[in-house]
Amino acid sequence: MSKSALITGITGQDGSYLTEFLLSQGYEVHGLIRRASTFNTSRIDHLFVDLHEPGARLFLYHGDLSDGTQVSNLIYNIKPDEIYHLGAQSHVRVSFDMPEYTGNITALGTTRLLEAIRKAGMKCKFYQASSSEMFGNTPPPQNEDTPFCPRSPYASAKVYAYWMTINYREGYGLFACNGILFNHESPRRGETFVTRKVTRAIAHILAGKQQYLYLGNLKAKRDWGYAPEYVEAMWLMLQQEKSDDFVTGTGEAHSVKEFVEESFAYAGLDWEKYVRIDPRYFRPTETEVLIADASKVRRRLGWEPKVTFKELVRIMVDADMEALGLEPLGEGRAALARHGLNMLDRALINPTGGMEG
Ligand code: NAP
Ligand code: G4F
Repeated sequence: MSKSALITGITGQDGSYLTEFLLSQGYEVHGLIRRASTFNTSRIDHLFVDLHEPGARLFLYHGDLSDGTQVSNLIYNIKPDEIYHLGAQSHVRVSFDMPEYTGNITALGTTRLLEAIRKAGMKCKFYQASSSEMFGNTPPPQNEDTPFCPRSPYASAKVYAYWMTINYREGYGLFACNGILFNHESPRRGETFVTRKVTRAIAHILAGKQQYLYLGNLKAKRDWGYAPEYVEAMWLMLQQEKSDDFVTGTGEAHSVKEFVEESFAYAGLDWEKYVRIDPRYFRPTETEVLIADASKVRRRLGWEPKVTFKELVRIMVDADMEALGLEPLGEGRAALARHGLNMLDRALINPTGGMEG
């Protein structure tokens, strides 16, 4: 019998890579999608097989994390072996504009799922997408024992969800894991997160469609990894005998400025001619430095990232160039081939639309 998984946030960056990975492992995959007046499944469209075809293993359902009844019905009807809870209002800057909504979705959404599992009396394993943002200003390196010091409504909501996951593990014996993941990026990263905003702008500048790139705080440092590798860590966490919490990251940090310099230099551009600072993108409170101490996940799950910072930059710049019909510089593709990873997924990324963020 093949295993089944339910993914919330299946249309997001991680949800799409996780779906690919689980299908490749023979899983039947069920995903929660939001009803929208425009198509919002571009990251998973390439995986969809008509339900009338034999062998269809991906099933999508409308729902929303604010709707506990629907979430509960889905879990009861599907009875998945594993639930990967990735759905969230995941943008830190936006969480300052929408603190109440962020709490409802990012914090209470987790409680709704945990309650649904508990009430159904099911044995399914649960993954909570916890975040390095929860560490806030606690000095690096950060590991599973580092105290949290959340610096945004988003981070505060994730801390609540983290503790609810542990509470249901300890109180009701649920197999429930927190993956405390540090930033991970890819060509499918949302267009308003800083890495993608930069690489997408470079392609637009090269294509003559954009003159300047407006950014906020260039000093913040992040531990940036390559997203497809991180979804495998999520899966590994749920394959263990006992549930536990794991920090996942590369152990190396770079400033936003370094990301900008590296990306523009790769494209042969002088970043100082194009980048301007707009205080609109500053946050009321900032998380300054995040660096993972990922020794536990390495030791216990054997997980180790392969893609380096420079390779990540090249993969993302190349992909955004391809998306605009420009000839990619090629080092991104070479890096993926070197690591035996998939080629760039140019069809899946949105070259034009989207607000700045
Ligand atoms: P993402 O691309 O922003 O995807 C978020 C997903 O959540 C999307 O599928 C989105 O649906 C869905 N969603 C948002 N609000 C919803 C609602 N009210 N009801 C149902 N679904 C809703 O995020 P990601 O980068 O893949 O990250 C996945 C998870 O890991 C998130 O929980 C994020 O907070 C967490 N995380 C991410 C990172 C990272 O570096 N990427 C690091 C640590 C933790 P739409 O497509 O309809 O918007
Ligand atoms: O790309 P970011 O928006 O990601 P951030 O805030 O680190 O959050 C991401 O990673 C978390 C894990 O630590 C996830 F939990 C979360 O869901 C999300 O995926 O910003 C990175 C840094 C920040 O310091 C920000 O102030 O870049 C700085 N930055 C500078 N200019 C900017 C900009 N960020 C954005 N989004 N846009 C700018 O123009």
